[in-house]
Amino acid sequence: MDGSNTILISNTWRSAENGGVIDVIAPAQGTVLAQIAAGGESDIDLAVAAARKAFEEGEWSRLTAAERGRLLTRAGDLVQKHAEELAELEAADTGKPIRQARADIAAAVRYFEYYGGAADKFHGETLPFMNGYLVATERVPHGVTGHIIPWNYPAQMFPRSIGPALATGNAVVMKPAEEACLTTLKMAQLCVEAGFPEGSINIVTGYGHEAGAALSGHAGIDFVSFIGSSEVGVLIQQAAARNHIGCTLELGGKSPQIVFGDVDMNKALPFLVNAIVQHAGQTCSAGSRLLVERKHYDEIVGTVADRFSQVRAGTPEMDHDLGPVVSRKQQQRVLGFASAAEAAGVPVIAEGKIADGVPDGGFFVAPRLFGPVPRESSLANDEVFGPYLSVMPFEDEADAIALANGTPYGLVAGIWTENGSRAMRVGRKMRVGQVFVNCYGAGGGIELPFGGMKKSGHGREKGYEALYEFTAVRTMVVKHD
Ligand code: TXE
Repeated sequence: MDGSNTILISNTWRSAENGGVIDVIAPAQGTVLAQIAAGGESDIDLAVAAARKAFEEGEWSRLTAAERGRLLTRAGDLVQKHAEELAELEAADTGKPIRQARADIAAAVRYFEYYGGAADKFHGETLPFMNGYLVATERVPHGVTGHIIPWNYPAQMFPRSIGPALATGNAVVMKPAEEACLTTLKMAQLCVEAGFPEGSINIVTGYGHEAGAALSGHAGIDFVSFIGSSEVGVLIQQAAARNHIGCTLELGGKSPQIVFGDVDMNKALPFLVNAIVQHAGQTCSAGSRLLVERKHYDEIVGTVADRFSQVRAGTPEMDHDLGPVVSRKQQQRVLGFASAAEAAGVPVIAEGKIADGVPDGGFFVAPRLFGPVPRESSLANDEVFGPYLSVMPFEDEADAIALANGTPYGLVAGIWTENGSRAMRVGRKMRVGQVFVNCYGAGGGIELPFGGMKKSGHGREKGYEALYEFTAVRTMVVKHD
């Protein structure tokens, strides 16, 4: 892939209008893996116009829901057929262990299947009204939807973001992340091969402040779906407000794992560690705070520390527990949290290792367990997006709830206890979009609604719920008497 062929408009791959390119760096080596086009305002103009045409009058506008669903299903079959090639590309581009990349491709296939199957099963209702009337609601597509996704899960994010939009009949324009988007581009090509008509799926690669800002602020889009940082989320919502359109924002998190003294540590341990180790902590739903009942603090934290010190970071091919972080910038950002914690005297309880033999230029960060972390500190409240787990003791149930809800974020919470009533009580107090009891999953699964409260954003992705976001209700009132 080079910068001449990463913008997709009306089913044709092209370069940026201004000829600009961006180097895509392999995180495990720190070397150039590919180049993508640095698209800008004029490329976004063309993409939005192509999508508009497809939505208003193109072949796409004439397809039935079942036909749209069939295209998504067919695209999923092609992704499955190219699964290993895609997994290798995802691993090289994001740096994650090949096993995790394979799981990501399997999830991508499921998104295509799920929204392919849902397309002709999503419908409005009839409503009781005055005598002599028939009233029905229709769920109609917004029109042209803009999609901006990050670099941590490009293979999953592509079908997760556009799947429900396409299933419901929108035409889409996507701006993937400049740091990692190679599988997104490959999957878009598979969508073309599956038969998606001209203009139904358009992709513009480029920088966020150029292509991303041009897309989110474009007067020709009808809705915008954003996954990324809380800071940029504010800009997206402001741009959407100026155009009087809606948006969904899936932003960061500082998700707590609340561990009560009666936890079954045999069950909990792999989840507690994986929740922060998975993709080097670069997961919006990373379980980055470990809240432990004080009476059992030493014993529980000791068990986690033992496991944590065995964690290994390596290249995708080494297939250890985690890979590098995505970029030099991200590495410096994460290490900055460690330096600040050290300066503030926060103890390091345990540290994982970077495997021997990793390339010198790779962006590796040794996983760390910090604690006890002061409640007011940055490490306790800010999203690190790296493999750092902050441990904090709590006194009782009420304290656990206050501590868990005590950050600006509200994405996911995990609760570990063998007391079912307590799990329900605490779970229902969580100001988050997903609660896991005696388990923990990064975002759950493709079927489960996912999204945040507070600084973690609003709107829901995944599952059936996402279909509602990409449609508006039109009420038809017919008087027949
Ligand atoms: O995010 P950005 P970055 C968090 C995480 C991470 C931090 C910074 O804490 O450390 O954000 O990461 C596009 N208008 N998350 O800088 O900038 C950008 O090109 C329109 C959590 O990578 O938000 C990319 O496609 N678009 C998060 C996407 O936004 C803009 C995942 C995300 O990039 C833009 C990623 C602009 N002005 C980071 N500026 C999660 N929820 O999982 C950038 N973009």
